[in-house]
Order: sequence, then C-alpha cells, then structure tokens
Amino acid sequence: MDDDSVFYKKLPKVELHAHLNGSVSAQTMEKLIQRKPHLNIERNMTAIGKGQRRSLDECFEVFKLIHKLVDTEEDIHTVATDVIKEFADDNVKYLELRSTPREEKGTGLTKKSYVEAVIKAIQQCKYDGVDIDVRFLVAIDRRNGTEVAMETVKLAEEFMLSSGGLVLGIDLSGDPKVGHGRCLLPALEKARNCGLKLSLHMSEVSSQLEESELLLNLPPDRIGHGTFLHPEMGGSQPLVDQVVKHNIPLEICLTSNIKGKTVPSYSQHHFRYWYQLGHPCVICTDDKGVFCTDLSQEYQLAASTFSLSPDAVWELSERAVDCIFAGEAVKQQLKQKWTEIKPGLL
Ligand code: 6MZ
Repeated sequence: MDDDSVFYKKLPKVELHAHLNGSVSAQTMEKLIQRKPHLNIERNMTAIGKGQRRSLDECFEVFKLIHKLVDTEEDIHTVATDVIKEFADDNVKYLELRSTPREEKGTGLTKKSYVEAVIKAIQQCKYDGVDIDVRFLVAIDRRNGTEVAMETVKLAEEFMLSSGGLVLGIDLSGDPKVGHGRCLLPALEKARNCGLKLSLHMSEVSSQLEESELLLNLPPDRIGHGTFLHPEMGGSQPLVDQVVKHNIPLEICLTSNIKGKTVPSYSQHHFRYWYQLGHPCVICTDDKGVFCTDLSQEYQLAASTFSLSPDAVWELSERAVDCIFAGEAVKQQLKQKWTEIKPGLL
C-alpha cells in the first residue's frame, strides 16, 4: 500500500449509506456459493469489477442473484457479521447498515427473523469488541408498494422500541424506475411521526423530479444520491433551495454512480456542486461488494477527483459525524475519537 492509500485507510470514517446485501465481499460470497452449489452462481456474477460499467437495470439483476444466495437466518447473520468486521478493518468507526427485510417461504425466514438476525450480528460484534458502532435502518423496497411499505414501518417501529437504540430509521430504496414515491408517502409520514429517521433515495435517475418535490416536503433527514436535483442536471433551483433550507445531508456514492452509469464521469459527479455550496455531503460506498470498493477508496477518489487537501479530507470525514442518526451523546463520543486520532495522522 502506498503512503497515500495508508492515509485514507487510517482516516477514521463514518459510513451512512451501505446496503447489506450489496456490501458482501468476495470472501463471504465464496462461503455463500459453497453453501448453495446447486444455484450455479459464480463470484464474477455478483460483482462489477474494475473498469466495468453496467446499466442500473443490470445492477438490480445482480441484487436478485445475491438474494438467492442469502435466504436463511444463518446467511443473514453471516453476511452482517462479515460486513461489519470489514468496515471496522477499514477504520469505519460508525456504520449505519440498511437492508430490506425479506421472507422466504422455503427456508422459514420471516421479515421479523431477518431483522433479528441482523441485530444479533450487531450485538455479537459489539460483544466481541469489534471497534465500530453499528446501527440499522430498515429498508423499504419501492417496487413493493403501499401496503408492504406500511408493514415495514410497523416492523421498524417495533424494533426501534425494543432494540435498545440499534434501529434508528427507514431507508427508501430499490429500482428508481419502478413505482412512485406518491404511494409511499403515507408510510413515510407514519415513520417520521413515530420517531424513525428517514434516509430516502432521491433523484437517482433523471425521471424523478416530481417525486423529489413530493418527498422533500416531508422533509427527509438525509438524501441518498440526489444526482439530478440541481439545475445543471435537469433539476431545479427550488429543489436545491429546499435541500439547503432544511440542511439535508447528501449521501455521496461515487463508484456506484459511475459503475451504474447514472453519472458519466467522476469529474462530472454532483459532489462537486454540493461541496462547492458548502452543503453537508457524506462520502459512502452504497454497495461495496457489488461495486468492488471500500470507504477508504471512495475518500481517495473524492480527493483525487476534486483536488481535496488532506485537511479538507479530514474535515469531510469529521463533518460526517454531524449527519449520523444516533443522538448527541454518540456524536460527542465520535468527535472525541477524531480529536484523539488527528495528531497522529495530519
Ligand atoms: C437503489 C439500491 C441501490 O436491502 O437486500 N439498493 N437501491 N439504488 C441503488 N443504487 C445502486 N443499491 C442497492 O440490499 C440490496 C438492495 O438494496 C437496494 C435495492 O433494493 C437492493 O435490492 P438489501 O440488503
């Protein structure tokens, strides 16, 4: 590893946009493939390697394949444990994982046991002393419509009350070309009203302008991607004004947007626009397994593409602490950690 990469690796980091099943590493994928040889799935079918790009539609086909490999409580526990340890190895000190609860009739997996398996993995890692604070966001897959969204919010609420602060909010994700946020508004309002935080994928593709206007009225606590919100990308100034007025942080996923072809090149990434505005932006991985990246690489990419100095990179990682969903006490603990680490790094 060169000196430059060491800096990014050692940098303490916060990861706020990581889909569990998109984050499965090559090593874990090998374990899963061995558990289910009859599926005839090979590792290269579940990851998009260096220099490769696929359409977003093709990315969603990859998730379907991974879901076939991860369909028991044991699988969920394995992937959650491995993903948490990998983020910790990458010096991520605080992680908000998100995942869509699924039921699988064939294996007896229920949505409730799905969430329980993730929570058990988080608790086990904590017990084992893995140096990372992990929280969970329950994901709504937009293609499943109103009723399922409502059920998901109910489930999240139950776990928010019973998990000792591990379940903090809701993620709205899934194929942006399928379904409409309009149908999901009642569920999202219910979530907000019961105290769940909202991180919503918004304007990941260009056809979502009207939906973004609707969702911004909630308003969400964080925005996933937000690629097409600003006027230069076909969005609008009123949308930008609203994001700025409510100070809603953007979760930025560089490699994901390039490999999924929603952004033509790194230098044209919307990070530039929002960063220059001084708006809170958090560098994230999205799907580190599928897109073959890690958070250190994403920081390094942001720095090299947008000419950020080490001080600016440090500030970016430190400011991410302000955007977490956990409360003030956790933020203070993390800030303390950053203060202790800084003299050895800069
Ligand atoms: C929107 C995405 C996504 O929930 O099974 N997901 N949704 N845009 C993206 N950009 C690339 N990447 C992942 O993890 C996989 C699921 O996360 C969402 C999709 O719903 C996908 O099926 P979980 O852990």
